[in-house]
Amino acid sequence: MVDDLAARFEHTVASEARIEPRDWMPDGYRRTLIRQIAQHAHSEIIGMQPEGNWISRAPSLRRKAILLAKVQDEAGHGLYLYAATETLGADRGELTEKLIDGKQKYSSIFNYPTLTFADMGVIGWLVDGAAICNQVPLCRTSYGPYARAMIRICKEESFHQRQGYELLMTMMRGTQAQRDMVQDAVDRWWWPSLMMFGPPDEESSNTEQSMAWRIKRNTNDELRQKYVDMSMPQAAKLGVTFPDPELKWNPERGHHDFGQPDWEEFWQVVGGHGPCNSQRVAHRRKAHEDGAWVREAAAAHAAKARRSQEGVA
Ligand code: BYC
Repeated sequence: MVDDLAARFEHTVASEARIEPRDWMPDGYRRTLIRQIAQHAHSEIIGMQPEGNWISRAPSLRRKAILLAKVQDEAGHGLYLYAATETLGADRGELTEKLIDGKQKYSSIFNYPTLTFADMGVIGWLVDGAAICNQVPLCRTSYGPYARAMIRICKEESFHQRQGYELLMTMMRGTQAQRDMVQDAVDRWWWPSLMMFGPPDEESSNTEQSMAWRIKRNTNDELRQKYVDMSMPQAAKLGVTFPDPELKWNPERGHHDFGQPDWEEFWQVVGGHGPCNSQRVAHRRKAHEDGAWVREAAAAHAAKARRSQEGVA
């Protein structure tokens, strides 16, 4: 029986059809998806903090409205993704507990500080750009609810990236001080943005199995290369440079060569020792605790509605 189910699962994955919540799936497939989708959901929610930091200090009403909308979109992405984990049997409350207890990860990128308003543009351009590069292939991931969530998320991420690039273009047309601010932000975010794709393939513990299950559609290094190739002409048009002396076009490979990020720093940040890890998690913990009364009120309201539906006053 299990052999039949396993064969059907393998066939569905191999034929590029989608696995749906009702379908049988191996425990490891379910566990991997919950791990990856939860980490992704946590990243969206924690990712609201570095930008939220600038909402009250945006330089105009227009920029404030754009930033507010972007941060709200990120809350929405978190919700779609937590909902996708629920279709796998995960409990959203438990996932949040794991995040604030440091038992589940979120993207390393959000453990760096946002020092100037140019960081809002660079996060949009480079961080959302890396997110798009990583997430567009996930629209073809083998698990249906995750793939469908990613389609909507990617559409919104494209707007996020464009607003960032437009913000930077505006600053580059401004004063020398503004141009310097943009270059400084690019210098600080370039290497962390390369780390978003995960460790090099030979150190990536999950890639091989996740590729076999078609959860991941490309390896970490493939996507990193694509991102570098995509970003170079955009940087030239903007008039900024990346802080990597090894970065240059390689006509034989048809790709840019580039240097390696500081992987020791990456593992430190992933392990909880980055510049802002404790601040980010403490902030999320406080928000969760402050929101306890809302969850209790919603649960009491739902129970009351259920009772009145059942005719028990
Ligand atoms: N940061 O075997 P590997 C966004 C962990 S949201 C922290 O290659 P995998 C945005 C990895 O979890 C950005 N940890 O892992 C939001 C694993 O540890 P565990 C988030 C990382 O899963 C708001 C270990 O290192 N995007 O862009 O095959 C505003 C070994 O790695 C990182 C997603 O989550 C990292 N950077 O591949 C703006 C996308 N990299 O779990 C923007 C979906 C690796 O075994 N996720 N680790 O203990 C993915 O595509 C994959 O999970 C990854 C990693 C490519 C990230």
